[in-house]
Amino acid sequence: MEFKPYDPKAIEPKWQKRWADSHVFEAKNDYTMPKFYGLIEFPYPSGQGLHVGHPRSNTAMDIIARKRRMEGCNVLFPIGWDAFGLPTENYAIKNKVHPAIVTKKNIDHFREQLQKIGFSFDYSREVNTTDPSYYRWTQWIFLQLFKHGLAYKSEMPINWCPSCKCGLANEEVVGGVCERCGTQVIRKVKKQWMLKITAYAQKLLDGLDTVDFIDKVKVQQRNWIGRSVGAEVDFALTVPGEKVRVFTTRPDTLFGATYMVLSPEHPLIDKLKDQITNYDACMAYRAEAAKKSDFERAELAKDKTGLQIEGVRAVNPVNGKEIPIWLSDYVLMTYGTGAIMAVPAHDTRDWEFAHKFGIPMIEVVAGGNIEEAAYTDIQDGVMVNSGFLDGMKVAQAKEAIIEYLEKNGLGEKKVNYKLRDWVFSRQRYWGEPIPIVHCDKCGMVAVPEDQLPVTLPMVDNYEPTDSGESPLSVMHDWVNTTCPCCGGPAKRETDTMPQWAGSSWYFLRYTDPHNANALADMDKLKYWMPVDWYNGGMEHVTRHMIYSRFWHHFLYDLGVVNTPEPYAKRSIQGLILGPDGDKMSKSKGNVVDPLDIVEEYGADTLRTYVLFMGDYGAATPWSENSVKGCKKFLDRVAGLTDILSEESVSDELEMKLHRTIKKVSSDIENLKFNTAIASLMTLINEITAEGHLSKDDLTIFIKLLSPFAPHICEEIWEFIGGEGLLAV
Ligand code: ANZ
Ligand code: ZN
Repeated sequence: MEFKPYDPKAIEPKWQKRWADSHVFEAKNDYTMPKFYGLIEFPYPSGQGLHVGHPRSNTAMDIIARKRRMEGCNVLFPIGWDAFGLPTENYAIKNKVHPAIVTKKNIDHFREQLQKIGFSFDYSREVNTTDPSYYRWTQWIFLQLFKHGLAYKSEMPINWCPSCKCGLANEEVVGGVCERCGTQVIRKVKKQWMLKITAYAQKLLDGLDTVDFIDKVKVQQRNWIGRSVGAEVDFALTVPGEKVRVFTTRPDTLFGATYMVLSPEHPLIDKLKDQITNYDACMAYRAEAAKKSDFERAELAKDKTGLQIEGVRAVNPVNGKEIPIWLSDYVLMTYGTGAIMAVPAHDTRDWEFAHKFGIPMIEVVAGGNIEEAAYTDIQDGVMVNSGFLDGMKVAQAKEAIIEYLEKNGLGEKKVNYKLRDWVFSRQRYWGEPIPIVHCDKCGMVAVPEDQLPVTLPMVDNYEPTDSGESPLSVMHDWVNTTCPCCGGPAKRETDTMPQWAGSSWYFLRYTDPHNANALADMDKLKYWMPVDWYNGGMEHVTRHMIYSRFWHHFLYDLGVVNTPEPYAKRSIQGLILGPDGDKMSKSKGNVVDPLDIVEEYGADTLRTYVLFMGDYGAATPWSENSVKGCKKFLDRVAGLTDILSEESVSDELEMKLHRTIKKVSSDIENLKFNTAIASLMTLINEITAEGHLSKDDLTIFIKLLSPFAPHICEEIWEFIGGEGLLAV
């Protein structure tokens, strides 16, 4: 019998069907087996279908999942759909179809595409964030947060996208513009649902010491949480009985504070309206500042603006000196106390500001040249002009001044975090309804848990309203309800949750996707959790990864899950760039469609190529030539069947074969897929040169290759009379 010519189009659908029919990739309910839970970021089923990033991240985890199965593990490698969100809603509005219909169509398309690439997902556990039986539990988690005071409504300045007519979290504002549509984001005061993620700042930091995340992920999360240790200090004002509190990381420089800066939104300005003699100018400055996002104010504002408050001055608590108070938008109301003591000799921003406005400087740490620049060193400098601190090093002076402030009731040590509470409401239709009812008598009332889910009404019109209210607000039949508390007339909350909600716990649902009584059964969670290995992109480190860790810590505190951290290990794949080395984008016309590659060369070639193309963690340009090279390699693998003989390879080659087993195995564990494939390529050259190999040799070879190119390997396995499937 002869091996048919290698034709991916013929063999790939055949094996995909056999895998599906035999349910080989479904996780088993045998809790005595060692388990492995491998996770990829579940896709957003966009109308465009898969892009090349999906195969790169999915194939890597697919290889690990297939390897673990061969090693005897009970593997959970699930897939699902992160399906709420703006692009679907916008498409639905434009084309006048319901988002639920668009979503279903997109999911079917995505599933079909994924199946064509031969991923070993357990499709029996699919979750879909827009399914009421799923979002029932998203709403349930929200209610627990609400009941524990971690979900609250607050009038607050938020990032507002005038084009999406929607509030955005800080994480969704990139370079001052809306991440989705690129419109300049403005600040707007609105009542928003907030989640108190800040209450978990320290736990989120400490948890990082207990997990195996690639370093750059830990660093980025630590910076995002931004712990900073300093002091709060009270400055009296020249208005009797009034004072202002500042937050500083450098209380040691207190003697060098030559002015104070308030954020333009600081409430003190309103309070001292009668004492401030240029109040109107202050209000005008505030109005200007409101047009800028925090990002612009903090990061971009190179040329500082400011306005001195007239009629009121502050008093430095350590030396009784009066100093002027300024307004400037580089001080944010959303950090610390919204007020700072400015030390131009030792802080670069203050130095620039003082320079521009001719404010004096006092050197309090000797060692630099403050004529030229702020001296910010904290290692070598020695305190001067600072009374009882003189002669100390910075670290020592810090402790001494904090002790002094605390003793004299002027302030205290304080830890701050950059992390902000999470703006959790969206004024859009296609999201989870927030399960709260507003009653005139009872206030905000949680929808009783046995009434969940609060489902989205099926309506024809869900366009955003011009008032900035959610489209749900005009659906009166849905909005008007009865109060669960007093039975009187009440109104439903009309804001919906952000897309980050459904993805904050989806990995829990995979362990028990059809459970109607709990988000997941504790015994199943105990077996499967934590996720052993989560692979994904760098773009999710400060949003999805922090949000989901926060929810998980909270659920752990509630006793609903069994570990504080959801993910034991996190790795990252590099971006695939266009053939020109630029980021792939439609406008540049350099986008490669992975399904075109499957069509032309086969899924095994695509899979092999996206891992062979370069260092897995690095951005790598697409190369059609190298795709062809991978196809040729697989042609040669198929050709091994032509040189099968009774005779094994030489002893020397036998040793190489065994060395390759070790190398491929350890390379996979270290995500060095490119060198694993390269060593298989070298091996095949040597086998071909020798001219023959035995069935046992070939078996070893295809077992090694099968996680990368599973279809061709199954075909060969069948050809040589292997029993059952190679995939287990
Ligand atoms: C005086 C001082 C002297 C400062 C010095 C620094 C250097 P972190 O926490 O590391 O970001 N600051 C405080 N609140 C602020 C706000 N709401 N908006 C803008 N800036 C603010 O840095 C905290 C430092 O940033 C604080 O310490 C304060 O300036 C400023 F030689 O106080 B410092
Ligand atoms: Zn009521």
